[in-house]
Amino acid sequence: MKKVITYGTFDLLHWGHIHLLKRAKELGDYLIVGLSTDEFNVKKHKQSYYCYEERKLILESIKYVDKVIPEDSWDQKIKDIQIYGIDVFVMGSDWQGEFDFLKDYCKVVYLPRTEGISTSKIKHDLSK
Ligand code: C2G
Repeated sequence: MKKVITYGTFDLLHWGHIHLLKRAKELGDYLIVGLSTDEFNVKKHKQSYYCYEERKLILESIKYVDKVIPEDSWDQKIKDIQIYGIDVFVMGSDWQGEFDFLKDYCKVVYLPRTEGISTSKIKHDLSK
C-alpha cells in the first residue's frame, strides 16, 4: 500500500483544498493529513474560523482522506514519515522547495496551487 501525507490548516474548506487532496490521493492508496492544531496555527500566524476538532470532522468526511493526525510542530514531518511508513509527501506549490530535505525519507511532490480561491479570499469577499 502506497502511503501519502500532506499537511495544512484546511480552514473554511474550499475547492482548492479538495483539488489538492484529490490529486494527493491519486499519488497512492492511502492519504494521511497532518492537520494544524489551533496552537500550531498561532505559530503559523493563522487564526482559523473553525477549531481543530471541527476542521478534523470535516476532513474525515472527505472520501480522499483516510486518516487525520494533529500537526503541532514544524519538526514532526520526519517522525511522521517514519512512523506511518510514508512513501510520498505532498504540498501545494506555494511551498515549492521548502520541504526538499524530506527527499532523504520519501518522495517529495509539490502540486500546482489552485488559482482563484483561498481561505483569505473567502473571508475578504464575505466582509464586503
Ligand atoms: N492549496 C491549494 N490551492 C489553494 C489553497 C490551498 O493547492 N487555492 C493547498 C496548499 O498549497 C496546501 C494545502 O492546500 O498544500 C492546505 O492549505 P493551507 O490550509 O493554507 O495550508 P498551510 O497553512 O499552507 O499549511 O506544515 C505545512 C503547513 O501546515 C501548511
